[in-house]
Parts: sequence; C-alpha cells; structure tokens
Amino acid sequence: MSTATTSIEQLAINTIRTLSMDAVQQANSGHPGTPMALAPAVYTLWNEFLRFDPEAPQWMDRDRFVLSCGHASMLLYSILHLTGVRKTDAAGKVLPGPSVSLDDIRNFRQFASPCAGHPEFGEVAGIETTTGPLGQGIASSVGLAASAKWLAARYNRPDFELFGFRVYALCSDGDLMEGVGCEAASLAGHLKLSNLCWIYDDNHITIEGGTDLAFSESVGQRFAGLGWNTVEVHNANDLEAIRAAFRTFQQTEDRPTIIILRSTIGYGAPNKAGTAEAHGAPLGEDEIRLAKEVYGWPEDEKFFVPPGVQDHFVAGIGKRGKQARLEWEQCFQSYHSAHPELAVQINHIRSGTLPGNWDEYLPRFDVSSGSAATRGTSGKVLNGLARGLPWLLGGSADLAPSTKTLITDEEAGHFSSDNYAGRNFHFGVREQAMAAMGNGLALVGLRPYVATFFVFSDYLRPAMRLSAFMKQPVLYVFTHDSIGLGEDGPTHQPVEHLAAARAIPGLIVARPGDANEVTELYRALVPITDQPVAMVLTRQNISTWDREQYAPAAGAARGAYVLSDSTDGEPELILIGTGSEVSLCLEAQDALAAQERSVRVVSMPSWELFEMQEEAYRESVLPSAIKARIAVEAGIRQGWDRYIGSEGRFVGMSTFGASAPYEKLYSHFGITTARILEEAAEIEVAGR
Ligand SMILES: Cc1ncc(C[n+]2csc(CCOP(=O)(O)OP(=O)(O)O)c2C)c(N)n1
Ligand SMILES: [Mg+2]
Repeated sequence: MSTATTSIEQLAINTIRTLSMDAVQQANSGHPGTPMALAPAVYTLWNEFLRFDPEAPQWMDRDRFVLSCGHASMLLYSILHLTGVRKTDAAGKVLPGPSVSLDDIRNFRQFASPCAGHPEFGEVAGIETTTGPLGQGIASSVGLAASAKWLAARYNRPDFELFGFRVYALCSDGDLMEGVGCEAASLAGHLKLSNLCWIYDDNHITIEGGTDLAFSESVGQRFAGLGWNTVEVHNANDLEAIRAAFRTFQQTEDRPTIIILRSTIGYGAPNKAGTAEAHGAPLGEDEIRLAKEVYGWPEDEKFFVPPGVQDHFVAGIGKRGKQARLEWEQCFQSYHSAHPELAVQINHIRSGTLPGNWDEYLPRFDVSSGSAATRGTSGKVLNGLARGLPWLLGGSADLAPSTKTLITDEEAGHFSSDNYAGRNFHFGVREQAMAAMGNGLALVGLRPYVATFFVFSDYLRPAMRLSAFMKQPVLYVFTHDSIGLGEDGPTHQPVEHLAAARAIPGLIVARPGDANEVTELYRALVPITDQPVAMVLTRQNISTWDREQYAPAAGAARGAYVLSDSTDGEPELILIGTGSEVSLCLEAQDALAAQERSVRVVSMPSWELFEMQEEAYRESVLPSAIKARIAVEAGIRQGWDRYIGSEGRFVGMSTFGASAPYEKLYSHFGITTARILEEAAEIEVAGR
C-alpha cells in the first residue's frame, strides 16, 4: 500500500497520526499513543460534525472542542494545522497565517513554541481551555455547555436562533477517575445539558499499566446512573460507528451524551500498541518506521502532509463552517435591527467590555448603617452589580444563604433544566466542579462568580489556579474568612488560606475592612477582565468606619492606603491591617496616641492591587524610612515580611484555630489591641 492508493479519509487520519509521532520523536518527549488511537474520531468530528469556521476561530456560536486529556496535545495541534485554523491576536482579531504552522509542530514542546507540552488557552486559536491537569477539561466543558444554554435562553428570539453551540470533550481514563470529572458529570446530568458530548477514550491503559490495576467500574452504568445517554463504539477505527454515535448525540435532546470509544493506544505501532509504553515516550525511530509501514506511509518522510489532505479539510469543515458562520453573521445583523439593546449586550459579552452604567447601582454605606459582616455587605453589592451587569451570573456550592450570593431580583431566576435563563446557579456540594464551570462560563465571555467558605478554597484550588493561568475574570466569593467564624471550629477556620491564595500568580486577593471597602473593591476589580479575584469576607459583624474621620474608601482600590495618619508629624510606627483586623489597629492607634506615640494605620485589603500602583504611591503609603511596622491579620505570617521587613512584628495565627465564640478565640490567640500595644512597646523605633 502507498499513500497514492489510500482513501483521502484514511490519508487525513494517518497524517494526524504521523505528525503527532514525528513531533514527539523530534521533541524527544510527549505522548504519541493517544493521538494515534484517536485520530479517526477527531477527524470525523472535525471534518463532518463540528460547526467551526477555521477562518474565524473566535466566532461566538462555534462548537467548542476540548481536549481534556491534554497530554495528547499533538492531536489538537495536528488537527488545527490540517484544518487551517487561522491565527488570532489577544483580542480575537484574525491575523494572516495559520494558528499552528508546520514549523510550530516541528518545535513542539520547545521554548516559545505555541505548541506547548499541554494545550494552553490564549497561545493558539482553537484551544478553548487549558488542559493537562486531568479532569479539569471535562469539568470546564460543563460550564461551556451551560453558557450555550444560558445564552440561548436569554438571547434567542423567534426567527433568531443565535445561540445553540455544542461542546465536545475528548477524555481519557484519568479524566474519568478524577473526582472533579465525576462532580461535573453529575451536575451535567442533573442539568440535562443535551448539548454536551464527552468522547471517552476507553483504551484500558494508564501510565502504570492496564486499567485493571485500579479502575474496574462500569463507566457506562455510572453515566447511565448520572442521567447521561451512553453510546458505545467498539472499534475506534470504525468511522461508520463513530458517525452514528455523533448523530445519536445530536438527536438526543434531554441528556448529555458519553461516547465510550474502545481504542488501542499507539494503534499501528507493532511492538508498542496497546501498552503503557505508547503513552508517554517517543516511539523511537525504528518503531515509527514500522508504524508508518503499517499505515502505508513513506517510511523516511517526516512531518509529511500528503497533497490533497488540507484541501479535503477545506472542502469539509472549511466549507461547512464558513457557511454556518456567515449565516450567523447575517442573522446577527438583522437581530441588531430587531433587538438593538440585546445586540449591544451580546457585543459586550463577545468583546469582554462592560456596559456604561455597570456600577450605577453599587451601594454606599454610612456610619449609621452600623456594623455588618462583609459577607452581608458583599451580598448587597453583588446585587447592585447584578442590576448593572446583566450577564453576571453564578452561585454557590450549597452555601448561598451563608455566602450571601443569591441574586434576589425576581427576574434573575434559577438556572435549571426548566429554566436555562436563570442567573442563580446551584452547584450542589461540588466545589471542584463549580470552579471549573466558572472557567467555562468565563471563557465564553460571561461574568461568573462562585462561592463557598474560604477554608474550602482548597477543594477548588486547581481550577482557581487555571482561572489565573488562563487570565479569566472568575470572581471567587469566599466567606467565613478566619477564626472569626467562631463556633464551627478549626475544621472550618482558614488559617493558611490567605497565604495560599496570594501564592497563585495573577489571582487578586481582596479582604475588605469595612462595608465601603467592599463596594470600592468590587468597583475596582470588576473592570479587570484578565485576572480572577478572590473576595475574602467575614462571617462576623465588623464596624463601618466614619469616613469623615478616616480617609475615603476609594483608597481601597489602590490595594493599601493610609486610613488614619498620626496627627503630629511623621509617624514612627506603621500598623498594617487587613479585613476584620484593621479596626484593632485603629484602636491601638488611639491608645498609642495617648502615650504620645505617632502611629499610622494602613488598611491593606489587597497586596496585588497595591503592587500595581506606582512606586511613588507605594512609598507614600509605606515610606521605606519607617522600619517599625506591625502587621495584623488573622492568618499566618507567611509573605508578610515583604511589607513589615525583617524587623517587623506580626500579630496573627500560627496554629489551627479552635471551637468557641469568636471574641474568645481572638483573645485566646492573642489577636487583640493589647497584643498590638505589647508589640509596639517592644519594637525598635528609629530615634527613640
Ligand atoms: C490531575 C493529574 N494527575 C496526574 C497527571 C499525570 N498523568 C498524565 S496522563 C496520566 C494517565 C494516563 O492515562 P489515561 O488518562 O488513560 O491516558 P492515556 O494514556 O490512555 O491517553 C497521568 C496520571 C495529570 N496530568 N493530571
Ligand atoms: Mg487510558
């Protein structure tokens, strides 16, 4: 056999296989076996089913393809190359040239190549979400599918079927073993997301060997139990069966579908097929030659794309996708005339911009409003935000009454299989899937928030890390932010979580110190569209400061500001507080003033916002000459040395908390004004 006598379909499939094998061999690392096995499914999906225009890879209603088994990245790079997906810039504008060139594939896994080890969102048009941590891709795909349902329910009108995209996610044994995948599948089944299709690569192989080592459940029965439609394809090379499976998916209107595709990893490699050896290492030159022989491929050709293959994709996905996209553009134009206000909203969603009046309804609080928990204040602010920002949507992992994250406006509704237009999501007790879904919602351009107790941020940390990595503006609302939550005790009391959140590059952590700081932080953070935010809020009541006496709350937007300065000249000591502990600093400042000590109090709700300010501003708040500094925060010290220096003092936690009313805990753990005064008495002060 030679390429001349092979059908064009088979040639296209084998091109995906050989590009993947060659790239992994050249990089001397990577995963060849899975692309070799799944090339037929990917070929069929892309060329015959996917509604995707390679010339407009950011088209809003395109079908999404998620490669959840990100280790098989060459599969994605190969298909993006062969289908001629165009390059785009950061704003999504189509540029000349391909998204993935043959040279990019030759540079697979090399520095600055868009073809990274695992697919990275933003690097290459056509990568819909970053994958690699198994389970995250399929979990995000549920958010993508929910977005499509929501957009359709909100914006489609008779004669204007603007939204209806489908989401296909290719996943492996590892994806289905991971808990996050199961949480997401459970929710997708419950929500009857019929536009969601997972293709499960049932190859019986993981890294350590056969799946019989650790995975013997019936995936089909599990998914049937979760409310999914299950379809089996017994041979991953059977194109007719694959086509039939996709047709069944497209005709299923009441459930998501999982296609269980029995495959052979490393298909075609005579010595390595079907073994774990084909998973994560180059096949080796000899084995590649033998596999090419099996495929009827010229054995010595590398990175070979036979004539006709790219044209074949142009005639398939290219033609179909372009036509669908042009029809959509036309439809959107008439929609613009018929429903101008809605069209404006859609344009905001696609460009990631905010409506002009988005912050019009944000509340302000005066001293007479008394003390309040910042979680409660956040609830009010969030509701004001929801009025001005119609595509703000989200919910909690079964804690909305505690996290105060319900949008109470009746029009908002509850997202469910009976009402996909709802803005209040109920994620159930599934923090991991919730955050991954948040990523999916954000990737489509919606503004999602997700909420839980701060201590459970550990459960969703991998997805939160990906929000930051993908520069997605997911708003994490974390309440019950310290020992201040009291009687629920140390299992529920975050201690190391502020440090852990601040450790994630790109995540903005904000811990407001009073009600007006809550408002001002939301106002500052919502326009930031390329970073996620963790809003960290109290359960206990804290006072609302008199802004006649103290500096305006707008200072919070700069991350740290002088809330209250010494009245008699240069301060000798700076007290820095965050959240509920700023008030302790203010009390200490008064007590120290009585001792004729000049003290400045800095409220520092967000390190990250502070670091974005100019050097001159930062120096004005924390003058480098003033070395006597005490930070007060009901968390661990880690990281604070940056602001208090080696001579600084820290009042906070160094152990887990305890179960008791919060006042008792603050005094037991020594987070008190008295303790600040002790530290102030001991600290070395220049010139004293
Ligand atoms: C959360 C997570 N844990 C571990 C890994 C490392 N890892 C990559 S692939 C893999 C398993 C490979 O088996 P499978 O998922 O079935 O993929 P296949 O080899 O069949 O393509 C593991 C453990 C990972 N990428 N993500
Ligand atoms: Mg496997």
